[in-house]
Order: sequence, then structure tokens, then C-alpha cells
Amino acid sequence: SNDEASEGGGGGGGDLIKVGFAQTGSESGWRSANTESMKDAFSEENGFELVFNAADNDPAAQISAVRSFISQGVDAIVIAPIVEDGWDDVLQEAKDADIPVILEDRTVTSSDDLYNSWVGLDFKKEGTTAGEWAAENFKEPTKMVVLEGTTGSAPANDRAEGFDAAIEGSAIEKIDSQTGEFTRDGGKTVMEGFLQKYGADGIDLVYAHNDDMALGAIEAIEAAGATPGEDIKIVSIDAVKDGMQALVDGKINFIVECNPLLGEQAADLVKKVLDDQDVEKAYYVADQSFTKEQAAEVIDSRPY
Ligand code: GYE
Repeated sequence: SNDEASEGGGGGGGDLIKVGFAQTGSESGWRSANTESMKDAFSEENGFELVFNAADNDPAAQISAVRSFISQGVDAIVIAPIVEDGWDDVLQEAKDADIPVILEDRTVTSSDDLYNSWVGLDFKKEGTTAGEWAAENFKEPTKMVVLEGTTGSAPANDRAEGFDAAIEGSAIEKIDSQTGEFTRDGGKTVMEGFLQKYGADGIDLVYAHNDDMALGAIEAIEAAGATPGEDIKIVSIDAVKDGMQALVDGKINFIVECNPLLGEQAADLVKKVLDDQDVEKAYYVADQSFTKEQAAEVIDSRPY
């Protein structure tokens, strides 16, 4: 973790708003774009002093980071929660200290009176969109493997749920499912295992919970002498640059977008809450989806 030291006692530098941001880590291209968006929005020019922490996807380290924000007396806390469960105590501590909490990106299972607001994406709908594409495009018996995101994270849980419901009663059979931790290396390693176990001929479709794991799977499939996007089809979620390029190149077959540019809305929510304005508990940002042809049209104009 990389907590930047700052003096305690709410406020910090001049009349800047001191915000502690507990990021998950740096697991994916999506995460890099999200971190950049947050750092841009929580800049000094916009009136903020940002204390940034990336927890390397360790839930206990992330909770410690939030506790350290509380003891530093920050004005507000923003969290991208690694996992959904386990937040009640530390959110209650922030509430007792009168420090507002805004969640961005991922959700928690805690009661929503333990935080002020959340801005992010509809992960279940993303899974549904991916699953509907699969159900429509695979009418013959299809053997599918799944590369899951971080175990216990909202996007891994919800993307599985949405997808599974959408393929129910279809020709697709899920033969295996394992976490690749949302990373390229993780996706590659898990896919290598699947290829060893079932052979390239025994797998028709990969559902990857994010583009990075799909990109790792592509490496594993190519190393096994098969052609990704043809011998083994791939559907993934995020629509980051490298994923979109693989889609244009025909190595991924369909991508559902997940917009990482949440910084401005998160910063706006912090200002509103500190200003005692009413905010909703949840703000959903809309996503689209892309075929190869659609990706080719937009790839050069995408901001991430
Ligand atoms: O899909 C993945 C990242 O929480 C929506 O986290 C986010 C996910 C995103 O690591 O690439």
C-alpha cells in the first residue's frame, strides 16, 4: 500500500477538501483508467487534497487504509470496495466520526445508511447482455468455461448471476469456472489449466468477467496452437483499448462496456454531501456493447 502521509485534523492544506480514496489496486486496464479519472477529478485545481491508497486487492489492507483516513481526520472518504462483504464496522466508524463516505465502482452488502451515495455500473445487466449475446449466437451444444473476477467482488458476483440467468435453457453448458483475479496473468494461468484439462477441442466459448483476463486467455489459446475468436470464441466485459483492439482483430467476439470514468461524478457527490445537499443513494452510469464491426467504428475515438 502507498499511503501518502498528511497531517491530521480535518482540512489539510488551506481550504482544500481533504479526501481519502481507497482504490482496489491496479489489477486491470479498467482500473488504470478509473484511477486516472479519479486523480484528475480530485485535483487541487478542483479544490481537493487527495490522499490516495491502492490496496493491491487485499480487503484487510483496504479496510486499514479507510481506518487511517478516519484517524487522519479527512473531510470525506471515497472507496472502490474490493469485496462486497465485511464493511459494516469501518463504515460505522466513519459515520461515528462524521466523515461522509461515497462509494464508487463496486457495491457493498452493508445497509445504505452506512454510506452517503454510490456511483457505478449495473454489473448484473452487463452479465445479462453478455449472456444474451451468447444464447443468441450459440445454438449448437456449446462447452463454456468462465474466467471469474475477484472472488467476493460485486462485479464477479453480479456478472455471473446476470449471465447464468440469460443462458438458462440455451445450448450452452458451463463446464468450468474459476477466478483469474481480474488480471491478465490470472486469466492466462486459469485458461492454461482449462486447456490442459479439456483440450482446445473440448472448449467452444470463454466468458471472461473482464477484458484483461480475456487477453490472458488469448495468449494461452494461441500457445496451445488454437485460434482465439475462431476455434474458441470469447465474450468479455469492460471495452478498454486493448480489449477493443482484440475485438477488432477478431480474437474476442463480443464486448460489453463498463465505463471507468467515474471521477467527476464522485467528486461532485463529495462536494454536494459536504454542502448538505440531498443526493440519491445510487447513481447508475449507462453502458453499451460492441461487435467487431461496431468496435472498428469507435475504437479511435474512445477516451480509454
Ligand atoms: O471490470 C475490472 C476491474 O470493478 C467494474 O474491476 C470494476 C472491475 C472491472 O478490475 O477490469
